[in-house]
Amino acid sequence: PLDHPDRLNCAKELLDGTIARCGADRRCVVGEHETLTYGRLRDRVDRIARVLVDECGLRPGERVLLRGPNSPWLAACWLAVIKAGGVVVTVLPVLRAGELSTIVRSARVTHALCDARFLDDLTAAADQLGDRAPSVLVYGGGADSDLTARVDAHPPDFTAVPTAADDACMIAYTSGTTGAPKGCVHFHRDVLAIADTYSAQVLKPTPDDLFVGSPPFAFTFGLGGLLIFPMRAGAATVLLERPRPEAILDAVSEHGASVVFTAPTAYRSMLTQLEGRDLSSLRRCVSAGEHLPAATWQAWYDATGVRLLDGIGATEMLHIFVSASDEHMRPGSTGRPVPGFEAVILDDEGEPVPDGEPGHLAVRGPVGCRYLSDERQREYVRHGWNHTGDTYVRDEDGYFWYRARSDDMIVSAGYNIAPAEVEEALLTSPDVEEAAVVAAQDPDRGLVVRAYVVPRRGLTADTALADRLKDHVRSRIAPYKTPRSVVFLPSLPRTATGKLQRFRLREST
Ligand code: 3SK
Repeated sequence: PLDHPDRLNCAKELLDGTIARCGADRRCVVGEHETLTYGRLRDRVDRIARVLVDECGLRPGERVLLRGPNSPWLAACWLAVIKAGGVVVTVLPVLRAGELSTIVRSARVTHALCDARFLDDLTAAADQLGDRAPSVLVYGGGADSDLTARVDAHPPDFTAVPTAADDACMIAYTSGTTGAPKGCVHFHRDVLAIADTYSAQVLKPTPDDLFVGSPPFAFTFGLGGLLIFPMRAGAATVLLERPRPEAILDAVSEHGASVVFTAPTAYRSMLTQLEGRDLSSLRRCVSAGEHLPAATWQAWYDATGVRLLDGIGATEMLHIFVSASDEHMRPGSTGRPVPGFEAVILDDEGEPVPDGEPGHLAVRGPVGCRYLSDERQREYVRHGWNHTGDTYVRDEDGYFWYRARSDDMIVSAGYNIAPAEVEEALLTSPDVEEAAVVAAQDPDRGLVVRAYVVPRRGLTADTALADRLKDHVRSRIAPYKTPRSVVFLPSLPRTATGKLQRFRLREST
């Protein structure tokens, strides 16, 4: 069991707690323009907290919006708000004014800290919000920025607000591949729970690790993997403002990064750019955010010698709850429940299905879903189980195998077809860069399988290639799963966090 005290401030634990265990002089955050030790980061955090409380009058429980790419400043703001007892609402830097206004209203945001380069849309949102607009402080735009200038006027000492372990400290918005975003409330103890379960027991980082990856802090995959886990372990993290696959590779070959957090698409892209790179520092590569096909796992292993750690998480659950581990790893499988979590496969009535049969994944553990005033809470949490919306099969050895998002399953002529299985078959073809499979209407069969394919660079996208791909799939999986049609695209539609937007492909069928 996780043994957290009733009074807990997770930012204090991550910062002051780690300093007490590992020392203040260890490298903590490596940005594009500066590197901060734990001690220097704490100084900045304490000064920001003083500005927030002494100058802006921030009161415990008030919500503070953070907007900017991953950087040492964003990390410091995140920790400072929480240390001051506030609730962080970190938003994707790509959000526009309308989306920002919706979140400000829904989370009742009173203050905002914004990277100087991302101010325009927030200013436009403030115009829309009128007297409900938050007060904004800007960081990172040189000494003239409000926050940057003000922090220097304060001493670097701030006593953390003694929050309760089950006080809210953050509201994370689901990026949502469709539908309105939902705010997910997480407590101080949840932040430490993901570090002390998934990170400590599956990832097992050491203080010598250097983390790097692509997801922004606004996506909890990135918040955990690039801030919470390294800090809890006394390790360091490279924060990339433009986290392209080649920038991740640069961090490995030039800075000696050892732990990577990113999605399958980025691993596939990195595979095409490995030549001449020294990857000897790499020891852990985490894949989540989307299903990891066995073909990608194998190709990464063959090229780097590192076994990808696949996992499934959710904004509702804060981080990963089923994962591969050193001891339990089968390519193509998401692995087994993370220690501390339970996972079951249920039928439409909520009854467990036998091993080997597909059903809905439901999980429970030390963290869970708490939507911010949203009716959908009743669907997500039923009888204490969090229903993730994914269709999975558990095998007799307790491994979980992804089939589809439950609402993406294709029922064609009475057959259930999981898009992931067809996509995996397509991805084993050397002609395919990316693949997505959806249902298309058909007068005879009701629904048929349609594949959207990004072909390898230099190939001609014609009917000969389409036929070759259909033959390829037919030779690997049951013929009824073969796509009836193949549509070639230059890229697949994705959300800002990189998740495939199948609904956009469905709309175009
Ligand atoms: O969306 C996901 O798959 C995810 C994975 C890890 C942690 C958090 C999230 C939301």
